[in-house]
Amino acid sequence: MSTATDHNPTDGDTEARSRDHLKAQQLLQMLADMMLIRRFEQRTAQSYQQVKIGGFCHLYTGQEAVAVGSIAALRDDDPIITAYRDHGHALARGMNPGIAMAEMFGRVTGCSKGKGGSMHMFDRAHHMYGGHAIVAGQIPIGVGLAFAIRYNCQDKVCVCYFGDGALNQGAFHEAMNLAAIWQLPIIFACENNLYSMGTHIGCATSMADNLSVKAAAYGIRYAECDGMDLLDVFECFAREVAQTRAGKGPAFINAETYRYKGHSMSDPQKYREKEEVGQYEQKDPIRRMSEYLTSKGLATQDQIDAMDRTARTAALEAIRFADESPSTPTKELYTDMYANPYGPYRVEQDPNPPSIEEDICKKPKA
Ligand SMILES: Cc1ncc(C[n+]2csc(CCOP(=O)(O)OP(=O)(O)O)c2C)c(N)n1
Ligand SMILES: [Mg+2]
Repeated sequence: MSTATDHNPTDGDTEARSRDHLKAQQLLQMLADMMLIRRFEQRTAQSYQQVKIGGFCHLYTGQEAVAVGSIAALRDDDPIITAYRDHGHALARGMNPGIAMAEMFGRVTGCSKGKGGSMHMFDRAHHMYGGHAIVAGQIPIGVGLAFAIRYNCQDKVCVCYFGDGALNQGAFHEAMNLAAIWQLPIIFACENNLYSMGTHIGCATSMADNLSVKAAAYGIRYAECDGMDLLDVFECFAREVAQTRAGKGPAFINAETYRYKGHSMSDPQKYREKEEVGQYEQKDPIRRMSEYLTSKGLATQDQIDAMDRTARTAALEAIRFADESPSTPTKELYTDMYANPYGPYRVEQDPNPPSIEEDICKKPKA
């Protein structure tokens, strides 16, 4: 689904091309990507309520423009890495929606054979390195991906996404410091949706109304964009990615956005007023982009409605694929953990590891 090769913003000089230079087809593709994420997550929420999905599940609804706009500004092989609110990034990067849904359903056809669930979308073929559950845990790994780019003399840029809550973790600061002193090709993309679970950024984060100081502390370039506006996100990332690719070091982007749903599926949302959610829904990125396209004569309402129907069908098809896929066998619990398939504590390579039931039976009862 990634549209990066269609509108590579880094052709020629380091300046991003303005929105007027984007072809209608490219804009429509970005809108279609956002619609798919929205419809996919509606089915995700429904499936969670039907207990088809277990574990934690965090919806990206409202934030779609950040993943879609930023990924559209990348080349297909630029690595990305994110936190646990990761469905949007996976789909925008091109993961098959059926595979993403199967992962959440605990099916063997999922991207991590159903062993990771919602928080661990991983797609090496599309250069998507997770899906990480520990707040800020992915940021040093993102710096590692950027170091690998430098070490291998590659012409790539890593985008590392994280929430505003990650700003207060030590890992963020250590990673920023290393990226700065080594001038690594990485964009630190803060998806600032104002909340860390139920805590407003103003209550938990110093200098919350001027995050540029977080970048300035490390001598890193700072930029900000309206994360509810697809084109603003695209232009901001295209500009910063181009500079980083040209050797000008890392950048920190503050993408101001909002999640419409609770922190996770079990959040009564007592920490915010319904009116606040309503105000942000007025700025909905999908509606804004649809209106932009119709007002410019680049699409008709009928075309946009048809695109939405396509997104709904794709989401339903993802459910069907996940439903019909086999559950992950328990013996899979022993695989994919270590380079040595059975871990560092078993020397022999057992081609038929015991089932978990057999192992449990061998243990004396407490
Ligand atoms: C190190 C660590 N501490 C606490 C948690 C529990 N926790 C899960 S999500 C979250 C809030 C993070 O908020 P933010 O980074 O803004 O991301 P958002 O949920 O808004 O996308 C916390 C504290 C965790 N997963 N990891
Ligand atoms: Mg947040």
